Amino acid sequence: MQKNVDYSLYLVTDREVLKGRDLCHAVEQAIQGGVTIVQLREKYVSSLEFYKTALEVKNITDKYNVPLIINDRLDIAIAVDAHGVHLGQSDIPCKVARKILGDRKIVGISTATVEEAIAAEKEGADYIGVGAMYSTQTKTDTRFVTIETLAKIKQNINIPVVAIGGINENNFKPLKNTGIDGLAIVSAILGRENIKEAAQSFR
Ligand code: TZP
Ligand code: MG
Repeated sequence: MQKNVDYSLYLVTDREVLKGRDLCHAVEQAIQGGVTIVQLREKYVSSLEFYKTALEVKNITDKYNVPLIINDRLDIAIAVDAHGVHLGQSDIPCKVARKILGDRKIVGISTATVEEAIAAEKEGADYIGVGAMYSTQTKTDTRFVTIETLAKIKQNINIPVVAIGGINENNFKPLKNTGIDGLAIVSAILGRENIKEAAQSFR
């Protein structure tokens, strides 16, 4: 499993944003529009449903050779042989996830401070997500991160940094100017009527 990952346009899924539209079709459209990595984020489904969805989404990501990351659930990441897992500060600790998954899988960690970012790198994270950069309706319990802190985080660690939270076509440029490695987006791609075109606009 390749670890040389392109984080530049990182799609995070959310069923609510899709408003009843098919998740697999949406992911395929986003990939066709240029998304380079996909995180399956399922907050309100059973384990069985999460597992089945992960299998279906992996069929699509595999078809396009795009890495699939599973949010929160190490067990499901292992069960579907996903490329890795994404964990928050209240999930299983990074070093434990690393121990369970081994070196060949990706472990991503959500961070909001320079200290958390440095700790994640030390504990073996492959990349970090930083945010929320802007106000967002997709996640309610967010901590806000300034662009100055994002830049400072980027300067203080060597692993890839992906910004997240409220990012859209009109506000991403100041983030990219900090030298980060990618933008993680939910609603500005999956919430748009034409998902493929929305992804293309970021490319
Ligand atoms: N983590 C921090 S903000 C966020 C997550 C999962 C949601 C981002 O969604 P959107 O729609 O791109 O603002
Ligand atoms: Mg989590």
